[in-house]
Amino acid sequence: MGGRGLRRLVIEDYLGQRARIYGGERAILIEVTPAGADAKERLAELSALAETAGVLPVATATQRRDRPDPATYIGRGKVLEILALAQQVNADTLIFGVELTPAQARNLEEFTGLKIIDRSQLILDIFALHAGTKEAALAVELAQLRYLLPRLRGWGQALSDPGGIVGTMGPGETRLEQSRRAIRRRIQALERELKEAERAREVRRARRRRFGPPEIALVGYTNSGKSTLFNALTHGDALVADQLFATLDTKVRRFFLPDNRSALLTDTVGFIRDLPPQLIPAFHATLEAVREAALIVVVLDAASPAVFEHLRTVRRVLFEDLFGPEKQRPPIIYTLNKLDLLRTSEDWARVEGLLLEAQPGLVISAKTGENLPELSQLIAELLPERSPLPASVRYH
Ligand SMILES: Nc1nc2c(ncn2[C@@H]2O[C@H](COP(=O)(O)OP(=O)(O)OP(=O)(O)O)[C@@H](O)[C@H]2O)c(=O)[nH]1
Ligand SMILES: [Mg+2]
Repeated sequence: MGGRGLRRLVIEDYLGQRARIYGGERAILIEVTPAGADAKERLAELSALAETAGVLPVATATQRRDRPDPATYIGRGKVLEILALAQQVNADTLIFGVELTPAQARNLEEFTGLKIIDRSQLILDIFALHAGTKEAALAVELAQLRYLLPRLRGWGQALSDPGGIVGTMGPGETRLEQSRRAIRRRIQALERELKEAERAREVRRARRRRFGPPEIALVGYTNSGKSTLFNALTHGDALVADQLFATLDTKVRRFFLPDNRSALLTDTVGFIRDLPPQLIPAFHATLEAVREAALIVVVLDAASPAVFEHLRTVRRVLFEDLFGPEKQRPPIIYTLNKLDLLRTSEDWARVEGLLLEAQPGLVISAKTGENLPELSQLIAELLPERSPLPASVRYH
């Protein structure tokens, strides 16, 4: 993975060892779903996230409720039930598939004596683990500090020696105030550094846009097969792993079309439902690449029963966050990936349903290469001719 050396252990500097995943924890996964949501699918995703972070899921629990209990999120009876289960399966950690308020996390920890991790914390930990470049590491540190700031209150006892980023204490300042001040200062410094990196990227991109071949962005839910497809099309060596958020940096490579034109293909960071808002800066490079692309290839895991929810998430980002209704968007191709895994009639019914919604759509296997020549052909048909104009006027 290569990211561990860059990782700064920010969270536990402040909140103590109980506040993050180290790997090897035995965890009960808890999903709380409003009416209409599919608890099974959500548990499957939570389990994949937990395993990516190195946790051993030993049991699961679900509760259906529309409004969280303000003190403990799940009801008291459920807390007792889970505590008994934890003793039975010898669990030391509870992982919640929702975001807990700082007070809920603290109450649950005090009441159960177990390590309490929520979904945002879990995703933050995976990002910290996978950040492989300086810029990704900075974005993750920024996300951790933003997540941390409101949680400092009430966890005061953990503020013994916060990792050496605290300067000298001003007169009459409590340790808590001093830590908050130091964190805010560090946040500002990180924001400045990331802006700087963004500017440098923008200069490079402007040059490419003027003189280089058109850009194609691969976009999709995490683990859908973007990096596999990227490698298959460019003979590249992007990291492929059965993990969530294996890719945390965008990667660009040249790719030749059947009509002998060349294009630049970008592999991007995967999306996920309800991304912790603190993590959005980690997506800037991805979002910029997508916004500037001359063509977008959406990669969907057609073998996953949750693929319709994935498609909704991807479309929300593309159509609501990136391209408002007024902004012209580049052509989009939907690839229904993992064709080699489709077996049952249920699988094929899902593919048919997807093809009704996602057009132009093509069923492919990035792994076996099936239908990739057809994909290249379709890309060549839909990719606009050279685009020497600035992005703002490019699609008119
Ligand atoms: N069977 C099968 N597996 C595939 C296919 N494409 C990708 N995979 C597997 O799916 C997993 C995820 O693939 P990646 O290419 O890392 O997915 P990604 O979209 O880049 O994921 P992130 O970078 O984590 O967002 C890996 O285990 C791949 O081997 C396919 O066509 N068939
Ligand atoms: Mg990837």
